[in-house]
Amino acid sequence: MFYFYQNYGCLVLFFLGFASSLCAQSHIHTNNYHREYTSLNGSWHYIIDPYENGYYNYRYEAFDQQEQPWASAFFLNSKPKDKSDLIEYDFDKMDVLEVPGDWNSQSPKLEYYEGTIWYKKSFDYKKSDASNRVFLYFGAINYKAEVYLNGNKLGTHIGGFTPFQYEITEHVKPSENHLIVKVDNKRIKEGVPTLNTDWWNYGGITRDVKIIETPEALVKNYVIQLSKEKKNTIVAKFSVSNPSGDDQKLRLHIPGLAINAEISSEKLNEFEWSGYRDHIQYWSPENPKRYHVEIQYGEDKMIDSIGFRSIETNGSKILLNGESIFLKGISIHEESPIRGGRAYSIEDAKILLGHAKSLGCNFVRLAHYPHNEHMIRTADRLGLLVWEEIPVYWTIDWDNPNTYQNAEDQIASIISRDINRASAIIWSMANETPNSKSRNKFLNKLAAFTKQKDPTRLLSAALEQKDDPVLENTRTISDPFADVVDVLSFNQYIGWYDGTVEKCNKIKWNITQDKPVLISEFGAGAKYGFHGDKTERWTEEYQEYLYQETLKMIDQVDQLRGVSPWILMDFKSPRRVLPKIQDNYNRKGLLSEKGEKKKAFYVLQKYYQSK
Ligand code: GCB
Repeated sequence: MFYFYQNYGCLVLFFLGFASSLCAQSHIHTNNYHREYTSLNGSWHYIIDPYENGYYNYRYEAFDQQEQPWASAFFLNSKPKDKSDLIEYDFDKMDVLEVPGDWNSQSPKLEYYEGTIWYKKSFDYKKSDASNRVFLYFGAINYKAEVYLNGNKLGTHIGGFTPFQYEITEHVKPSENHLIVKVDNKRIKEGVPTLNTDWWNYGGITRDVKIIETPEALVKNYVIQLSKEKKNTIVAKFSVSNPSGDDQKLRLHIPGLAINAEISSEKLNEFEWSGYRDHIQYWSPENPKRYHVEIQYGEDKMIDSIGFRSIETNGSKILLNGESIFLKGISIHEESPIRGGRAYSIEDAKILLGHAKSLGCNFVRLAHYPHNEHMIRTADRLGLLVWEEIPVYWTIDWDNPNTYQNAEDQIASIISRDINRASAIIWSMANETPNSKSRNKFLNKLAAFTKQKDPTRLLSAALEQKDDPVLENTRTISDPFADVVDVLSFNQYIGWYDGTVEKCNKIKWNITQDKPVLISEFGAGAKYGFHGDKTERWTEEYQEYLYQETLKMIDQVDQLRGVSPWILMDFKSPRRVLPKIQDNYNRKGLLSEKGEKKKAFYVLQKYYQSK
């Protein structure tokens, strides 16, 4: 049997703050969203493989590391050659899972499965031009993916919420391709996130799978935005793969701003343009103006919709387009309001963000990991400012260099994907991480990396608050990472984990940093339809009361510039086992998982109307 294994350890270049590489690689191109594509969504055959029998031989050696792997390696899609041949698997006789979609919500036998599942999709593919290049794009796979096309290993990707791609020009055939993906969602200590979270670890090919065809020379990455220093100047930078020749120009066309530039460059693969415009309509929640953008390089053409805005802080203010703004937010998990399970569709995004709009929000915290691209694109269109986050959550293996690299890769790919989204204003580094020397080193390095990749947006992290060492009944922020962030965010649960609701009017705040304060979480659990006295836990009345008292309390923080309570909708969490109340759901939603509004929804809505 012939088996061809490629080593993808390759030389990495940096340009425009984007990572790119000289060989088949997993870094995405900017704007795969608007390129033409062939979808590989739909039904995929699958094999559940808890012992990873299709990956390791009986000496526990990985088949894909061997010159001559046995036919029992699942990625080979082996078939018996004759009736005496021994092959102990057959993808084509197995059941199917729908892609995109997590596996846990698709079959009762998989509800709590964590481990390996192999997916297989067969497809034909005819290129529209023989010289074109072909890329295989995954919106996200949770958590570790080994990808094989026609028996060739394309690569391994780690991280459950970030997009990646491989060039498959050399591997794809006009007919009978078999794409096999080994997906492993086992939680691991050194992972990001680690073993312990307060959300369900949905496994699978959770986002869209696309084949994207491009000309040989193509625009890989670009950023088009307002100059940080001059608010009337648009700056645009592009990087090109396989540049087609010395005199090839790149065209940037933004009809709404009368930009129609033919850009030349001394460097073959980098193009830059900037221009003054005195009539730019800035993107804002009130007027989420996005300009139609066309980019052309040789045969490669694409469109985008881009808003222009500035975001900065000044003392305790957050300035959007130079004006102070209060972030009326809500935290959201990526769970489908339609089917349950992981959200992945534009319909999911419209419903989730529609609820946020009806609450009166101008801001959403997309917790606790990068959400799918429909969310950020829809937020751009609806005029919702966005906090994006990576799953550096609670405890992480701070001293492990691979863990650090993993976190850095996740923030890098989400910056690459969303660099042109006006709605994205905050990159969050972490959530409720315990202060220690190794954690500070890790987060400081990650923050410096993020600032270098994207100096235009704000940096934050959901920190924790503490008792003031001197003042009685007073809370303060003493975390050293508070010195690094632009927006001082913290979670607090006074009245829920921290006493009962009455405590809210006893607590004072002593915030010493001259920075905008954002309360990134507060909340209380309530079962929709369960009513009682406002002092009775789990009733809608308790949650309503907690919202009333918390909002009064936090309004006394002088530097308060925003809030994103926990959370829009109830979400699945294996930590939440109280029968008849939780039943494996975290009940802090303002809406139930079915979309029923609890009383506290209206308290927050009223508060936002008053702001
Ligand atoms: C938190 C976490 C969030 C939890 C929430 C809770 O502080 O950041 O992930 O779900 O509390 O409900 O306990």
